Amino acid sequence: MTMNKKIYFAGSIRGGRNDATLYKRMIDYMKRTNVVLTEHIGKSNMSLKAQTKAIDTHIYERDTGWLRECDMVIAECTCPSLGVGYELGYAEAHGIPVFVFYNKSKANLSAMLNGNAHFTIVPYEVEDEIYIRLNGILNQY
Ligand code: 6IA
Repeated sequence: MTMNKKIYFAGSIRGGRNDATLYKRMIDYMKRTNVVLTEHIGKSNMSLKAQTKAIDTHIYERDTGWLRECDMVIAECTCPSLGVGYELGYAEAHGIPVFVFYNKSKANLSAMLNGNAHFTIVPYEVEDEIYIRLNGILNQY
């Protein structure tokens, strides 16, 4: 098992927190053997309100720095998020491998993700499938 990969996990924040507990379970799973740079995305008490411009500038600079240094991006895209979509394009532009998970019975994935040959799209129906696929991805890289 490959250990200690630097993983950028991307999940919706201001796009909606319906799947926040799922994000936490995915993060906890990956953290058993790897480093998740964006652990805060699974926190239940995350503030959704608009912050000051200065705080958002800090978030943008820190997150794009992490995107440039990570080994791969794992995104949960069932809940659409402008920020996640931006991050995926940013990772692609920097040659970072991107894996996009989404629940195919709940979401209709954007053609801009589904049609992108750089992205590995992982549709799932039940949560158990996520961990099987994550395991394969983490072993392969
Ligand atoms: O458009 P969204 O907010 O849904 O975008 C979510 C994505 O952008 C996530 O994958 C994060 O990597 C990034 N992102 C958006 N907001 C934050 C954030 N806010 N902190 C870290 N990353 C973020 C926290 C606000 C804080 C002052 C409590």
